[in-house]
Amino acid sequence: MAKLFADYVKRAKRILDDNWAGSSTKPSPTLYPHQWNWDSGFIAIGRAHYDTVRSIIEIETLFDAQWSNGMLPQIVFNPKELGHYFPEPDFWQTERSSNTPSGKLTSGITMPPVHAIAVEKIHQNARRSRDVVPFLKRIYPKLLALHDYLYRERDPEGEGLVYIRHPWESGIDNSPTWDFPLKKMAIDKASLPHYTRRDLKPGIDPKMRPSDDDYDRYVYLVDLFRQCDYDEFRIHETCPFLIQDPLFNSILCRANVSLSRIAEIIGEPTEMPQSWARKTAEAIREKLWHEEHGIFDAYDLISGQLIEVDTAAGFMPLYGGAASQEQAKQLYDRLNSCSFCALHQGDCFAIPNYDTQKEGFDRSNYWRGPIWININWMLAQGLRRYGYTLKADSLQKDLLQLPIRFCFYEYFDSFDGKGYGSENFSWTAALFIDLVQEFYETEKAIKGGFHSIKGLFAREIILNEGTEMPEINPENLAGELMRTIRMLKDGFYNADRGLVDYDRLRDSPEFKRYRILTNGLREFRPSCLTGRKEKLAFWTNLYNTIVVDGIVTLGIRQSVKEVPGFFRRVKYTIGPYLFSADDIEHGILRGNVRPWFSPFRPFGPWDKRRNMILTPVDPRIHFALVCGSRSCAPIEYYDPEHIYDQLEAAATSFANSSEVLVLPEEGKMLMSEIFRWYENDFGGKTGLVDFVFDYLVDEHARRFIQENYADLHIEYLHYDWNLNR
Ligand code: 2M8
Repeated sequence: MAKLFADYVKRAKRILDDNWAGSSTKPSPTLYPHQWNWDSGFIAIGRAHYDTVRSIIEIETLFDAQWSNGMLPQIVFNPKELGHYFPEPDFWQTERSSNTPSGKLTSGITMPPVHAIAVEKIHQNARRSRDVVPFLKRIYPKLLALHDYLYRERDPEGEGLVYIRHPWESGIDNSPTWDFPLKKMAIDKASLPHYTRRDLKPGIDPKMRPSDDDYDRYVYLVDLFRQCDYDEFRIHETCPFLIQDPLFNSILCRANVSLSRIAEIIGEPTEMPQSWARKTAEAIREKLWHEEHGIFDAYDLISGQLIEVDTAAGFMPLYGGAASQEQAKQLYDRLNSCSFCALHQGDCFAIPNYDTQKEGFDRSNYWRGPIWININWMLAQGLRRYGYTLKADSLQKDLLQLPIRFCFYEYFDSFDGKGYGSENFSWTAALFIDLVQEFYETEKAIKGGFHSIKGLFAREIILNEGTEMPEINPENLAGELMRTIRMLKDGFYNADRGLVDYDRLRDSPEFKRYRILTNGLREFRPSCLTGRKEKLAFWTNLYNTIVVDGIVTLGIRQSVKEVPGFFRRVKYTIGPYLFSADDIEHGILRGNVRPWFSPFRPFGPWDKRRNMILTPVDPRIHFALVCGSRSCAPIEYYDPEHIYDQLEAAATSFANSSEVLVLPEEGKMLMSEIFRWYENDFGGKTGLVDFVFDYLVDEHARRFIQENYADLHIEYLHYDWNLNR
């Protein structure tokens, strides 16, 4: 079977080929006909997976145009393409500077320094990494010169934070963050040099681009740089736009780490990049943090204050590794809210560039709201770095969906995902390739059934054989056990992250208490449980906790797969019977049906445990049963009184998560393997589709299902068995 997304990877590669201009790649075939600084970094990252040669050429071409002071220009103009973009070399007049490289046409500003990161990726992904070492040796001094320029010329106070001096340097041109500093620049429009915009091409809605007023201010700044002959000192003295931006500085911080790794590979000293990384991280943490807003903001050096405008750039210190753990937590709360598209929200994709709840938010205008793949790509890595795995996984799957469903556009509508700006956009294609590659790698790591033959014959592991018994009447045991499970949930489970802090839990008094209570299960009679809701909650909570107990007791580090037959082998003695996790799931909660991996039903015809079977099966339990893995439901405590509402919430959340991808443009639905394994619990394939349909929020997806109901094509996503640690 062809690999999932293979056609789209082919399409992405074709886009990069078509945009290849001989020694570098155009960001897009129409709007941006030259070579752009950070675009080339992202493009090289994508190409690095299949074409090391071109990814190296891409980077080297860019650095061939590096200025002698170390500045890496925002644009390297292709002489054959002149006349289609504004501003071009005639407007920049960079020949006024003594630093410009001879024979190259460039602009006179820079962009976020992603290049060391790209170079490291090229090395990592090369078929034979040692072949790439000569390239690393050639490029390293140039990368170092770039970072040195930034710290030397753009951080005159030696704070560890570099400033940008033009919105174009941020890469997020008309971000609402720049509104205030741009507006307060006193400019005389009548004396601006004459210019004609070239970005308002047919098919591009002017409402989705920066305004004319923005452009006047962009031009004013370029004119000022020309008048200063691009002398950094003179610019610093006169420029009304000097800003320390969290996006630029976070990328620099992250790039310093790559730079130090490159230095290590080629035997150069690593101290300088490492100390830059430390210093910048600390400065971001201290100076750019907005405590009340729980996000990082840009700092305006002219007015001497934070610009209190919260955009996706404010989350970038997660990517840079600059945020403290406490800041990361607050960032996550802000990010995972309806302001920036919460996990399982269902009616949005990925992270928009601006807070959707703010007045100036615009779902389709360039950097004032839409979703950008590069920003989200970095944020997904940042979230993963800080342990927000569930959100990172879901974000990456959302990012795969966008180009598949809406084509390889420059940016995407914040809510319905529609593509805007230039089609066949290079970094969208390149980063899509990188995301698919990561998707394949995760799939490879997790592929293969968990229920191995070895596991079928391995010995059972009874977890409640301790000698210490709880001082509690057996009839009160269930209530006390549930209370303790709830305490474990409150203290050690993080529903936001979908994670369990196994290490802390292991040594906690709450877990010790839980273990003692489980010893009491040996004298417990499940027949004293009354009512379906109480039974459902008891067995669901017990299942979830036996899994946690097994993971802790057996010292599992990476995946429950480390213990063959884990779910069959971990057991509690309850009254006179033994119950494995499988017995609870397939025997009691699933009505004693034969699981897909076994030839037998859990309870045979004479098994007394049959009396405890719960029928009819409520398929929503599949979103409540936790299996200690990343693909399963986030761990919860189920309360008998509210369990139906909780199950409803769990099902809604799962159906609108990245475990269900509806791809109308590809004519298919991708779903978690859970749905394949337990198809019958949902009433076969039709029942399954009905079930998901009832919970889905996205109108587009619902319409697709309705229209293709009769012969809907479903594929299943591999289950991620990595521990939800
Ligand atoms: C956009 O910026 C250029 C100016 O650099 C423009 O608007 O003409 C931004 O999206 C920027 O981040 C990007 O690098 C560039 C080329 O894709 O286009």
